[in-house]
Amino acid sequence: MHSALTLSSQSQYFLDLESKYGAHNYHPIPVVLREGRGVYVWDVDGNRYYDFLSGYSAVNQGHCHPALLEAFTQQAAKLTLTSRAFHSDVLGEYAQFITSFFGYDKVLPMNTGVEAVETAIKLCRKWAYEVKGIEDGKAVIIVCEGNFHGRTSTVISFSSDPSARKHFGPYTPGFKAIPYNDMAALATALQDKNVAGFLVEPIQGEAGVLVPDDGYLSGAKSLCEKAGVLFLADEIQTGLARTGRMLAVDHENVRPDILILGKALSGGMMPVSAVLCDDEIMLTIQPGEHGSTYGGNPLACKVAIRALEILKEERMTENAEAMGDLLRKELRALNSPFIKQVRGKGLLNAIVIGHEHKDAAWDLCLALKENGLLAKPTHGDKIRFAPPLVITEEQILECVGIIRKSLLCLE
Ligand code: IF1
Repeated sequence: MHSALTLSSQSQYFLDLESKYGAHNYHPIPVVLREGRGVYVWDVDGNRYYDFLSGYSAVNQGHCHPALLEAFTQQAAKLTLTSRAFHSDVLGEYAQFITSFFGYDKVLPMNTGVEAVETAIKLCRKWAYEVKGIEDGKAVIIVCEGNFHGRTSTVISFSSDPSARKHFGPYTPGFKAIPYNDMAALATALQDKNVAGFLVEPIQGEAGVLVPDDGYLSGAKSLCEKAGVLFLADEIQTGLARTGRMLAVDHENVRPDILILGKALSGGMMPVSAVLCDDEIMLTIQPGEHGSTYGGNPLACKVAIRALEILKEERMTENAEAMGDLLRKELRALNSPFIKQVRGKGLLNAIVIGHEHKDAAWDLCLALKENGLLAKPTHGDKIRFAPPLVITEEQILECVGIIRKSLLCLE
């Protein structure tokens, strides 16, 4: 089934360098990209592709958005990093902007998504001991099976994916996994008086875009409220207009106690993440108890303000909703015998491939690439379709045509 793949010498040159001198911690689709703009990326041979992964939802605003580039270059020419040993003239205005944007008292700025998840875990534990009064060292955070929250040693400690955990132990204690989208399991787990928080993805991305039942998030939040347990929403992938609302929890009007953001918070310019919560939780961390060299740096703050403004200025939430509905409708209308399921919300979607060959999803992605669309399977048989939120109706229809044509490779 593996389609013969002939790469240009240019592309092969770059693949060989990566293989010889770089860690083998990924297995990328064999394409070497040189340029990006909006929904498009170009490879080293000048071939153009639709990007249906969007840097794993970090490029919601589109590749190299001109307004982001301007904000980046203007600040980069002035002051990029002060460290938090000193103040800057940007962090305060950013903190005011983002807390007003999402409606929280305070923000703790970090860099990568997993650093924000780790920060949220530390805030939740600190709050448990110093506000809720749980016995020191006994706090438990409930997580969901099938979760993906990043790759640090603590975060993979509560992963249910063997490949994320194997031989990375010993693991950090204090986490309890329950089935995703299972209200009864959450109610049972919340009976443990040492539970401090419930950490959940509003839609499970890596698990293959698993959308929970309507009412799951609001029901979970109210169970947590009754139990005096914090609701931690990991919106690193689902947030920032991706699912057709500014936050995925907005579909159910849920206000997380701790909101975790990353990825598109910088529109793909650089790693920027953030944790937002109210004073009762945030002020449990005192000066010198947590931080990061680049956390809240002036360059990241300027880019993040602009990245958030653009989402509203260009009505990307509304576009994600409309284009997502169109994409799922058109994919279902293909009536392909190889597409077992089409699922998603807004422009966070996935198809589940049904085929006798286990490599079918991979082979389909190679065919998609040959036809000008880049996507990558997750967990074998699922292919995520998550283009930048600036995609138009005409482009969606062209991409469905590419998918239709590429599916022929599975016959
Ligand atoms: C990889 C996908 C995976 C995330 C959620 C935290 C993080 C992520 C919900 C950590 C990161 C990335 C990581 C990347 C693949 C991609 C991903 F779902 F987005 F496709 F793995 F699940 N919470 N997701 O999705 O953020 O530290 O990476 O900035 O590691 O392979 P990070």
